[in-house]
Amino acid sequence: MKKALTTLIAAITMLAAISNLHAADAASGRGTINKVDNAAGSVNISHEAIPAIKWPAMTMDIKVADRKILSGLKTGQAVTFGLAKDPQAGYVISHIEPAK
Ligand SMILES: [Cu+2]
Repeated sequence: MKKALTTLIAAITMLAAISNLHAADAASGRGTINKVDNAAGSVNISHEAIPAIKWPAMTMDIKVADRKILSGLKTGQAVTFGLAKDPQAGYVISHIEPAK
């Protein structure tokens, strides 16, 4: 019984670790939010270089995978974000968090 519980806890811990990896992300970046556009479903962001996809540092609009991602974001906020490749929209933000 105790062994089964230990195994279950180990499995849950592993799943949590896997979901934190955001395995579907093509790249991750750091930047500052200039504008949140709820209507367009995008953010204007000044981001650092993202070598994984050969992007230099720049200021640009990036669409989000889901508008829910935009809630709570503020102008001037420093953030880290993940990028996923969308067949139509190119790279889209899959998740975004306040920079630590
Ligand atoms: Cu860019």
